[in-house]
Amino acid sequence: MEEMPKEDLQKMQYKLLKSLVYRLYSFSPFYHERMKEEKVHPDDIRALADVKKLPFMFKRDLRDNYPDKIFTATQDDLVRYHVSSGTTGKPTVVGYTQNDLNLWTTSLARGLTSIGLGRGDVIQVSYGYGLFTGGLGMHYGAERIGATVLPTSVGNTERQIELMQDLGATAIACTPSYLLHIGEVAAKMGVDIKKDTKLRAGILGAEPWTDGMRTRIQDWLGIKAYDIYGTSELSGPMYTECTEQKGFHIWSDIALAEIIDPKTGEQLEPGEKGELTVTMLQKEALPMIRFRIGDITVIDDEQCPCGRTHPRIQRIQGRVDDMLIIRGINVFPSQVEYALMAIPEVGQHFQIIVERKGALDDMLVQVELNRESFSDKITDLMQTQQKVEHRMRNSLNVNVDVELVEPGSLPRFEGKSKKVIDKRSL
Ligand code: DLL
Repeated sequence: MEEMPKEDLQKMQYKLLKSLVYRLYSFSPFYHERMKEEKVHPDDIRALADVKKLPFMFKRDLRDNYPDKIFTATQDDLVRYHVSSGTTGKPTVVGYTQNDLNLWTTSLARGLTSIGLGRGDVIQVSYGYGLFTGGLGMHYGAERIGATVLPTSVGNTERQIELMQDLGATAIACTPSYLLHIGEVAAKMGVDIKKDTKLRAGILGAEPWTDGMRTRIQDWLGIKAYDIYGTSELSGPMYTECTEQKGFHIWSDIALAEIIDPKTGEQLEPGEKGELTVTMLQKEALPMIRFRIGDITVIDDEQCPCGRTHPRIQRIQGRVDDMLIIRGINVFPSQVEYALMAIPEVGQHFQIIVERKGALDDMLVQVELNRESFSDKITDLMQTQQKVEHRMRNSLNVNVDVELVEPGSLPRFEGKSKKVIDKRSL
């Protein structure tokens, strides 16, 4: 499958697309309506290029249909849920059938094999286990290739390092910033990852990072660092780089990738930069047609020296929206606003400041109180502070520092307001 000639892959994609569109048009009220609105019928899909005729989907479609109104499988057939941040108060729920999980696992198994991992390897999974897709997704992929999984999840870093040594982890899957943190903690413990562990690969993603960062990690820790990409709406972590380390292979039998001009919605050519848009060709519970992910990148359709014929996607270069990623967790400023506006003591203005302290992201939300609630009594202020912190943590799923400030003290803007000050330099 991985080395199938491109033309055959495209024929396969066309067949899968056609049957997907027929299935959704016939059985799903949501897709049926969408296609009718756009005046497109499944019969109009006569070649792979006709994918352009199909309507786009956005994260807001999931929000508007919360929690499961656009699922195309009934709950009886679902074997798992994952949940990720939505753009406002409601999160995004993703459901999976057994076949969906198999497909996801297959995709990762191919990727892990392509970087030379397999039986005999110990893969430490330090992505969060739970509602986030990182932990469980990697877990199943790593088991599928016959590796031994060490499911440490995130946190408890000293213990992670001890286990890495004692059980001989050869690869670690986590965010690049968490790996940097592990490196720093190890150094404090007197452990030199290069000499004192068997670690040889990092499978790093869930947040943006750069080739400069890759070089530093590789030199410092003595490992090969590979990018891994995915989003919960499309399953979770799905696509990794191969040993060439030049972008991740996106498996054509699983996903049809396009690059779109985010302003005009026009499809762009391979090599042109735009918004990654993906159709999941075989998913059952939540197929997603032309899903506008919001990540900016380039498709590289040249033959990869590794022999795999599936196109590669270059490193993610930015976002079309204002989504922030804090310690691997997506945070939208609109979500912060939504949570704050439900607290009566809070005024209209807030500001988000993101910094990288050591290797980890820190997010501070400065919140103006309204005049009536701004009190000199320290106990009142502390209570409000706790309330705001609690609300933030509950709705964002990350720890946030909150600073209450005097009404009128945050900057005001005449044009677009600048709610986020991101001081991280990657
Ligand atoms: O972050 C899934 C994942 C888990 C990927 C573990 C890789 C490893 P979400 O929480 O839905 O899913 O966030 C998806 O994170 O649209 C990108 O903006 C960003 N992202 C994920 N991987 C990368 C990466 C998981 N390698 C969103 N480089 C995506 C840059 C990434 N951004």
